[in-house]
Amino acid sequence: MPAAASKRVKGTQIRRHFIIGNTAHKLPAPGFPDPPPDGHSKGWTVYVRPLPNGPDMTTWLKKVQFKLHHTYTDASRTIEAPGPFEVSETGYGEFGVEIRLYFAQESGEKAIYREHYLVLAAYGSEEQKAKQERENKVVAERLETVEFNEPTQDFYKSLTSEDQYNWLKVKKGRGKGKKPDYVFEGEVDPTAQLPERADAGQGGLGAGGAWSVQYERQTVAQLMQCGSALDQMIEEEKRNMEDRKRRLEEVGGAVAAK
Ligand code: SLL
Repeated sequence: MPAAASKRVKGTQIRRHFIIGNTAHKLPAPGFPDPPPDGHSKGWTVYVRPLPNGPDMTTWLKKVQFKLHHTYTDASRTIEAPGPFEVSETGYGEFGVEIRLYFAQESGEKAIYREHYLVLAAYGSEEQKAKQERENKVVAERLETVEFNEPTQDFYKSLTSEDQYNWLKVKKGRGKGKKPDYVFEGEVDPTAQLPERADAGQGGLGAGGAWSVQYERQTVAQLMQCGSALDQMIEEEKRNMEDRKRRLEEVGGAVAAK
């Protein structure tokens, strides 16, 4: 590798948000073997996906290894770019899928590890459960983030290139002898940031837009609330402790006086 390729862009951090999750259906279901293998009651897909309006993942993600429960033959499944980075299977039980993400070679970054616990049964409020049963579809997703700290120059170049948004473009207005135009289509503008708000359909239980700044803010507010509740509890415990100490001293004094 030429020296310049491994040089790092100092003081720079580039983040990428993405989704790890699974969908699950009671069998029989479209896309899964019918009849299902003996004893298999669920069909599921575990995946690593970009945000709906985010930059192309394959700029940084080159390979994903999903390690399934040892009851599966060929438990280790490797998906190379361009993906889709997903594995579909049938089975009877939930387990933690070990996921290893391999980065673009020019990044010089080591693979990272994540785990996704498969969710096969309906969850949430009674209403949410009823909806999942009715649609025969369970979705369990979470937002993940990778941060590239002082990326190499080559990696920085691809992480900042406009080409990353090409996959969101559709061909339009193809004039005779002219190159086709590519335009963005859809409700949300392409961005590497979390959208301010996301539509209610996105994400598992995240009605109201799971992958959005709004959701991030709500989560932060909740955490702050928990933090101050904890502070209050600590204060109260301190007061109780002082109280106990005083009572002990009183008892001690009374005993010594005897
Ligand atoms: C459970 N701890 O008992 C879990 C184990 C096993 C998952 C889940 C079948 C694989 C196969 C399968 O679903 N394994 O027969 O190919 O709930």
